[in-house]
Amino acid sequence: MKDRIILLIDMDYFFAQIEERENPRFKGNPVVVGSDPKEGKGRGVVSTANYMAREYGIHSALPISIAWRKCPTAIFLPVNMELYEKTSIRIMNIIKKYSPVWEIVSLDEAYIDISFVKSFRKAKVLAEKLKGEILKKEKLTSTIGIGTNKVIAKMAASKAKPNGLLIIVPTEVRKFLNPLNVEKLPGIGPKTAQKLLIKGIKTIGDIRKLRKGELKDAFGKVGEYIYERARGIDDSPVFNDETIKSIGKEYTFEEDTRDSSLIFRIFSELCSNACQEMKKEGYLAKTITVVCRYADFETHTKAKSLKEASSNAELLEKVAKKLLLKFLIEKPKLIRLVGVRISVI
Ligand code: TTP
Ligand code: MG
Repeated sequence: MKDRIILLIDMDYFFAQIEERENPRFKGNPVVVGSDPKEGKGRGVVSTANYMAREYGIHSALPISIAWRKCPTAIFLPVNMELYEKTSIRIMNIIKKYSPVWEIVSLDEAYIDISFVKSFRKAKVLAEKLKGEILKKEKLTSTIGIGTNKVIAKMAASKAKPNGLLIIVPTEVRKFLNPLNVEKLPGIGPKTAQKLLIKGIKTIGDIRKLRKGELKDAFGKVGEYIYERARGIDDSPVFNDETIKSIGKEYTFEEDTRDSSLIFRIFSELCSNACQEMKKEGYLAKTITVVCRYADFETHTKAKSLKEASSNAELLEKVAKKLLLKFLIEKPKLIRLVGVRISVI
């Protein structure tokens, strides 16, 4: 298989960073987001802490009472999930613009397959642009890891945190993995790590010294998995339901244009073609996304989710046209391409 280029982006101390953004006076102080510490009597856990609070040993999932004991002067904040979710949706919409093949892992983490850039040098440019766009639009820092598969991308990001960018090219995989402790390998939990440790296996490099059969005997199927991961092998695809279950149509104009009657005529055709295909497959539309590329190749998308999934072509076209109209109003630039994508269920 030809080498892929996979990017993992993970926002830094996500919930706490959003709180800092909303309240700049929190910056420079330890911040802990989680349940109410009730002066050390609280029974919940820490959702996350900023890096300053982490210096006190406070981290996600730590009982909030212990966090309180470790640093009673920290700023303790409740979880404002609505705010984090709204921020997450906007960030994911930015990320999705950078590749049609994406996989959202959690509120603050996503993979994208950017094999189409064809070189790690170009991948770096793309990653810097993505980090920059999120920083500019959301005032939040993120960390990106890049490698030939999801496992390497994920491990690169962990190493580069916070506000980092680390690319592991194929020739550097062994050098990167070997010195890391076994529990850094995704999929190795504390129990497996403990078993390995008892056998004197501390690093990924130590795992590599074992034969596949030895690992299989000790850990069964998981042993095979460990054998491959320790060599940086991982074929799992970047995958999301929408990647396969969406119908997209786009059109590049012969000449860049602002002729709205032409743009809307073409766009209507795209919408009706997409709807026909959707109906033929027996799908219902969930989200409509409109893509607009300007003459200078600047590309934007706007999306709207329907309250209820629908196959009503008129309704879908109306929603799509409203989104397109926003592009026409927003920027007086010539348009090169328009497109519509219907995410279906
Ligand atoms: P993470 O990305 O694991 O952590 P983080 O973004 O806070 O910090 P890092 O810089 O190391 O990436 O998780 C994202 C958010 O998910 C986190 O801000 C809060 C929430 N979360 C919990 O609520 N409980 C948990 O146990 C974890 C791990 C995360
Ligand atoms: Mg994070």
